[in-house]
Amino acid sequence: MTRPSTAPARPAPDRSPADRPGAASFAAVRPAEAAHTATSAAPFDPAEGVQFLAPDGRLRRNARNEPYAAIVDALDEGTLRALYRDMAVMRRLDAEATALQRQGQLALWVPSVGQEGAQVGAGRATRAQDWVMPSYREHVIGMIRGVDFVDLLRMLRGVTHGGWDWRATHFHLYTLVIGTQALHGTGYAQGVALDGLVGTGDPARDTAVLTCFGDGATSEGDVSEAMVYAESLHVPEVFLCQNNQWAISVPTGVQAARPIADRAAGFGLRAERIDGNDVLAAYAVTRAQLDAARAGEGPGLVEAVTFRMGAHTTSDDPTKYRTRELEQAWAERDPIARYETWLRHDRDVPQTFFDEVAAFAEAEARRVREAVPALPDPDPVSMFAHVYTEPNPVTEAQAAWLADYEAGFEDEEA
Ligand SMILES: Cc1ncc(C[n+]2csc(CCOP(=O)(O)OP(=O)(O)O)c2C)c(N)n1
Ligand SMILES: [Mg+2]
Repeated sequence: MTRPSTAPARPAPDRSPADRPGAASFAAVRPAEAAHTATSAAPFDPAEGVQFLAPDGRLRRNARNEPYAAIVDALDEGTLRALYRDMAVMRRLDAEATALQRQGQLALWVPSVGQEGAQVGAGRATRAQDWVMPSYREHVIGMIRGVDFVDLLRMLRGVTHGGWDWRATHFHLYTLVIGTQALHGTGYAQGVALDGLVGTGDPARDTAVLTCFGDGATSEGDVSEAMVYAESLHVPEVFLCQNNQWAISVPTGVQAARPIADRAAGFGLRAERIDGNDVLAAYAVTRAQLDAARAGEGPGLVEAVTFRMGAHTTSDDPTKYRTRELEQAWAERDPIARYETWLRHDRDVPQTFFDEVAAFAEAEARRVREAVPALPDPDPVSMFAHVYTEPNPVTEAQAAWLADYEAGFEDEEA
């Protein structure tokens, strides 16, 4: 059967983003000089930000990374291996979650492939007493904080509004409303300061908040307001912006003519731009920023330049707005591959370690594959339970209506 002639032709998947509908309007608002922040195949320039590990897996010392070199040098063997394990296990679970969504076991999956370096480095840089305000893509930071991956998937299956114990893990619930968590982070950090948990000099007591968001979120008023307020109140907060080059289909260059880290000067924040595909840079810079925040030096911003290698979510098709050439250029800057090269060649980590990690990741994937389909459905009426803290006549009426409606199905079956 032929396609009806009225149907719009499906664009070829590999056509250039410049050819897509709307490209002309992007060009109008963002001229060519923004190319250094726009999505490009140009390699990360170490002169523009902190990088220890280049894509070839060689560790380099230079003026930009020198202030953080002592932090990298102090990393013990166990932590170095943990950084790899976190990234590799996350990537395996990413594939598993995508498969579960395709099988109808999850409503949605939000891939983090390509961003493991930025996330694992930042997550491992937190101390036990710190708090994390995530957006919706920081799965591995949650796991580092002690969240079970199955609990993360409960929310993406749609059987809970939350899914995990944020009090126990210090990893707050996901925020799908872009940028909102920046305000929550600043408010929480203000509370931390009011509790006297900043600048005491006790490393087990001084506390900071790590607030995560994307490049697109920086266009939200909430994020600017959070930064203004954070600096005015001098709160112990580190903003981690993962510039993954895209806000769904909109490239960063459309929303930011200059590097996002440059904005920090206007807000009075300490700032650093880093190669977000270098887990060592992410660890060292976030650790230094969190240390400063805990010591009472006020808030900071880290812009981690990375690339979302997968789709925005399982509802998205990136072939509609970017080229395979671009994806290939970034695949060559994979955060896991360069770190593995370094561990093998410069740190003499044996093959047995990599085999153990692969076996563990496989076992985790199997556990998740079995656990997710078995997650119980909630009572539909329970969705009204936490809308208001006080009893509310509108939600009570809606809950009663739904209970009646559901009971009707039981009658039909009888
Ligand atoms: C307030 C608000 N506006 C729009 C959306 C729709 N939306 C969902 S994700 C997204 C892009 C966010 O991009 P970015 O901040 O770069 O984060 P990333 O998804 O790349 O991690 C948008 C616009 C939303 N969820 N909330
Ligand atoms: Mg983004």
